Amino acid sequence: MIPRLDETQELPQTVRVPGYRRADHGVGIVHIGLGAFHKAHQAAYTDDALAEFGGDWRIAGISLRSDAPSRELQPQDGLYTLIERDVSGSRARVIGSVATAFCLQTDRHAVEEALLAPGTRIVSMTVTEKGYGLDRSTGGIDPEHPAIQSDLSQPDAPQGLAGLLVWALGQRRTLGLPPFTCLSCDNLPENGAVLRGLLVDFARHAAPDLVDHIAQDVAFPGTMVDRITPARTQDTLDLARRMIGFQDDAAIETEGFHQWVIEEHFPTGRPRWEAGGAIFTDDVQPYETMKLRMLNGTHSMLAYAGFAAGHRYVRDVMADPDLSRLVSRHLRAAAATLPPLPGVDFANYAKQLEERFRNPHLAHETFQITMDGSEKLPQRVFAAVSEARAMGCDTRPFAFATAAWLRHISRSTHDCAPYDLRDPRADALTDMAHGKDAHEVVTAIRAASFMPQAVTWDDAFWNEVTDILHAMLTRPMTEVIAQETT
Ligand code: CS2
Repeated sequence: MIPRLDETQELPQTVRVPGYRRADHGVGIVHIGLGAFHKAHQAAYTDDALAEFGGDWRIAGISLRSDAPSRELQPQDGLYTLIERDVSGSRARVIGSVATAFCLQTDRHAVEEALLAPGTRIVSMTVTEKGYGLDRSTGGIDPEHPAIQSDLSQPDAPQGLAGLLVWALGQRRTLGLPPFTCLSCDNLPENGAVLRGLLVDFARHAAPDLVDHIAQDVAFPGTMVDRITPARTQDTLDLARRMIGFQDDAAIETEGFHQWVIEEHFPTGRPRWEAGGAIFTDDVQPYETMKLRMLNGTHSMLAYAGFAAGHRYVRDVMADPDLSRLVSRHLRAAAATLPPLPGVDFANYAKQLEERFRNPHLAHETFQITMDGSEKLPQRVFAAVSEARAMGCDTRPFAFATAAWLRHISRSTHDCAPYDLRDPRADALTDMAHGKDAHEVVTAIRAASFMPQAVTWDDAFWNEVTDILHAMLTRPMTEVIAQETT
C-alpha cells in the first residue's frame, strides 16, 4: 500500500514543492468550482504568488454539487500534484495554495463560514458557462435555470452561484463586513460585467435592498483565463504516483502553457499573481474576444468534426491533414474578425495554438469539448459571424463549425456509434435535431430562444449551414471534411 500525499511526506528532489510555509498564510480567497481547471490555473498562480510575495491569500475551495473534489483533497491537507506536460517533458509540482475544501451539499456550514470570514477578500469562480443561470438576451437571470428557480424560492438556503453570492454579500453587509471582490474565471465574454448583471438582477428579484450595494460597492474585475486541462483519468493518477512516489487522488495534468489577463480592479486587495505571469490591464475584453474566437471557437469546431470523424483526442485531430487544414482556416477566419490588439500578432498566436493543440502528451478528448455547445457557440462562433458579415469577411468556416455542432446534436448514427449529448438543453436540442433533415434542424435552431438575434436573421449564413449539414447528415464526416478542404 503506497502512502498518500500529505503535509508530512518528503517529496523527491525532482518535484517542485510549495516555496513557503503553508501554515504562515491565512485564507483570503474562496473559490467556487473546485475542478481541474481551477487546480491547474488560479491555484497554481496563487501558489507562485505566495512563494514570491507571501500574504494571506490561501484558498478555501468549494464545489456546489459534487463532494468528490473535497473528499480527495481533505485527507491530503489540500495538497495535490499538478503535472505539466508538453514536448519538453513532464514536470510535477505540488500545489500548496488550497488550504481547505468543502462541498456545499455536505458542508454548508463550513461554506457559509468561509464566505463570511472577515479575511475573505476575493470570491473567485469557475463554474462553466452553464453554472451562471444567465439569460443572454436580457443579461439577467434565467428564471427557468434549476439553480435560479430554487434559489429564488429559498434565498436563505442557496444552491447556485447567484443565490450563494447574493446571500453572502447580504450577510456581510448585515455583519458590517466589507464585500468581497467577485472574480469570474469562466470563458464568457466580459465575464466580470456579466456576473455583476446577473447578481444585480438576482437581487432585484430576491433581495431588492441589496441592488444598490451590489451595483455600487462590489468589484467585478473581468478576466481572460487560459490553460488546456483535460479531465483527469486513471493514467493521470498512475503518472502522479510514479512521479511523486505517493498516492495522490487529487492529481491533475495540464499543458505547460498558461495565460491570465486580469482587469486591475481589486479594492479589497489581491495576491501578486504577476509572480506566475499574470498580466494586469485596464481592458481585458480584446484578449477575451481573441481567445474565445480563436482558441475556443476552433476547439469547438475541431471537437465536433473530429469526434464525428472518429478522433478521440485533439492531438489525433491535428494529425489528420484535412482537419488540421480546417483548424488553420478557422483560426485565420476568427482572427480576421478581431480589431488589432497592440503587442499581439494574431498569426503568431494562431501558430502557438496549433502547437498547443498538437501537444502529443496531452490526452484531451474531443468529446470533453463537445459538452454544452448551446452555452459555448454563441460567444465562440456566432459572435464572429455578424462581425465577419459586417466586415465582408469569409463566413464559411463558421458555417462549417455550426453545421458540425448541429450534426452533433442530431445524434445521427449513420457514420458513428451512438453517444450521449451532454448539454443543459439536451432534451430541447434532441427534439429540434434528432431524426430531422438539415432544413428542419436549421429552422428549429434559428428560432431557439438561446440563439443570439444578430445571427438568426442572416439567411446567407444559414443557407451555407444547411448545405454543409445536409452533407454531414447523409455522408460520412471524413468525406465531408475532405471535400471541405479541396
Ligand atoms: C475548451 C476549453 O472544453 C472546452 O470547451 O475549449 O475548456 C479550453 O480548453 C480552455 O478554455 C483553454 O483555456
